[in-house]
Amino acid sequence: MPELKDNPFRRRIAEVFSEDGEGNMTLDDFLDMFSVLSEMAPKDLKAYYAFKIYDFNNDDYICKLDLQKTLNKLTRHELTPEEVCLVCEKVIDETDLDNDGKLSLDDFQHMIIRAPDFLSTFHIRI
Ligand SMILES: [Ca+2]
Ligand SMILES: [Ca+2]
Repeated sequence: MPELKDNPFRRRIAEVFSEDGEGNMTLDDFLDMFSVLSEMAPKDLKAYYAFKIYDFNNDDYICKLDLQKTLNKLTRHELTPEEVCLVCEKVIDETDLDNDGKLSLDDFQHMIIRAPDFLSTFHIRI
């Protein structure tokens, strides 16, 4: 799948969609992944999986560290650590609706509504 080859999240995507959580995908997992990544998939569903993919330590919140990892992957390490830090703080500042310093799925979905481009990494044309 050439589109996924270039996706900086490919390893993480495989982990999230695989039943064993380690990236070993069965055919069913693979088909699930395709249906979420396709352009026809509902935004809510995409947002849900995007959240899971960005939640690197699987604690159901996106904290600053998760965001830093996400950003580094999205920008392919083109930003300096200071810039990454700044952007993460800004994102949390603007999207953390209940002010607990991390993003829940709710916070995240609000962010997606405001910044739909954020999901563009999850578009795969098939
Ligand atoms: Ca997390
Ligand atoms: Ca929050």
